Amino acid sequence: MKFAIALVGGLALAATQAPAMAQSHDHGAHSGHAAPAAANAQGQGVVKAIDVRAGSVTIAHEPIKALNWGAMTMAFKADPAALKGLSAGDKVSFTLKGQQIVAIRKQ
Ligand SMILES: [Cu+2]
Repeated sequence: MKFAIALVGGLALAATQAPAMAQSHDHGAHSGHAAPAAANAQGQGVVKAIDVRAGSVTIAHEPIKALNWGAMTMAFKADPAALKGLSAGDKVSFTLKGQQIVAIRKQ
């Protein structure tokens, strides 16, 4: 009696992708925004909280179609110098590179 054991390769494509990290916000779509790092995108929103020293600003941003983001409130990193003069409640427009704000101004 013979047993032929055929090991069939090629079935190893288990395309399971766990979200890399849980972000502080719960915007599901945003866990996928690693891709557009090269391109800058414009956004608009309202400042909810700001910490100039830490270089952090929380913005209730409107949908950003270029990135496929829906509207949400989230924290962004920014150069502290760019955040000077801003305060909570300000309506702002900003430029993103990845998830970092590289320019921001009051509207
Ligand atoms: Cu967001």
